[in-house]
Amino acid sequence: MATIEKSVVSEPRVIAGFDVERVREDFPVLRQTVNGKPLVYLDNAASSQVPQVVIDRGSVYLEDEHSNIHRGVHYLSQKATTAYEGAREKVKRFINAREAKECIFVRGATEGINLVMHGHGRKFITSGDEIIISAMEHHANIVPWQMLCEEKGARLRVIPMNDAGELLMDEYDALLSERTKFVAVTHISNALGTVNPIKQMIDQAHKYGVPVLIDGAQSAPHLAVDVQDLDCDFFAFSGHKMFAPTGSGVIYGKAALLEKMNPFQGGGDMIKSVTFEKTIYGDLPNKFEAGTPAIASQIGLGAAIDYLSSIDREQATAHEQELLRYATERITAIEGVRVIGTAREKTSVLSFVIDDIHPHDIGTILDQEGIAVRAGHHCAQPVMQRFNVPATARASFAFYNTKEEVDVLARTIEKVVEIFS
Ligand code: 7TS
Repeated sequence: MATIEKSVVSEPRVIAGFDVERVREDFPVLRQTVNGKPLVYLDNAASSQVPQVVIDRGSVYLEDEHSNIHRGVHYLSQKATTAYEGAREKVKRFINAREAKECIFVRGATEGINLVMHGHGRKFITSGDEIIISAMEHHANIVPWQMLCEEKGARLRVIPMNDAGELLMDEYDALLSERTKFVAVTHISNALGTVNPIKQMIDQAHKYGVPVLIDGAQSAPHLAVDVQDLDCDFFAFSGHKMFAPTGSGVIYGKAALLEKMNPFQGGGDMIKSVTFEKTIYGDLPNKFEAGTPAIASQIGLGAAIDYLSSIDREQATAHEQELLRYATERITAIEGVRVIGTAREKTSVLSFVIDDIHPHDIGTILDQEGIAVRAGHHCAQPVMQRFNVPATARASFAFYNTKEEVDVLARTIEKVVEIFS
């Protein structure tokens, strides 16, 4: 990887076709060994790794541009502001928003969902109203709505799922009514890998005039997202799951809705004027970005988007799908293994349990072999309850993973089974 000159931000090279070994070279963290074994990083649904160009972009900001944004007439502040607002333009193109001001920078999907709960929910939802979520939500898309229901006397309704981990669309249809005032649903389940038919779900909700928030934390890294085509009202995602630093993320909202919402936090940079009698809030997007934001991280998110546009995403997704297919085949062939989440439409998440071996033991033995997976409830306890398991082990793939790594995973799972038999 070429070193970077000060102030010169390298453009990612355009990679023709998809060569996984070539792509791996872009991710320095993948070169290390863990417990004497090459790192096999299969915890991408928690946080993906960061390519060199994104690391370099962060260094350039810190070495050359570090300054506060929007408030300085001086050179560095203007440079930082240009870079930060440039990242917003990249986000706009990445999700095909109509306008950059519809893309609000937040710390991640959690903060984005909370922003909508506070800004929209607390203003527009009242006693007797209903909010629909699904049975496969991450806690980030359950708890805020529960808090709102408690405060307002509203009711949380939950779309159930079948044993494969697919939402029951008839039940969704039956839940929608004049009482429904909001729908919040995940695009892809982090615990099961299910891809939900969100376009259809958004359509159904709109027939009742109900706004829809899509939790895109797991989809933005894997699928092309077009918020105009989806016609979603809000779309939340986190940078650290899509090859950018932690502390970066976006809540997209349709301008007309964002304009009507209350601000989430009050403070500097989100106002037009302040007197002790009254504050006039700023325009979008500033109204929702109080205080100094994670400037370096959001600029890094812009660089990650550039990186993603330099690879053939269709082929990268096809590679991930092939990894999932192969891993599912290898792992289900092992005695005692049960895959949790067998939806027809899935992305690269493979959750599994092995007889009565606790997933934490599986995770610990895999770690000894240099394999990183997540073991636990994945912040989706209702999913665990639905499948009657305390936890699962979860391998989650990114486009830089390989079939050889799946082989290492499968062999080590066989070892786990041997140890406990
Ligand atoms: N929504 C989904 C679907 C998620 O998978 C996650 C994080 C979040 C929201 C919250 O994202 P954050 O960036 O604000 O924390 N999921 C996971 C996971 O699967 N393992 O660790 C975090």
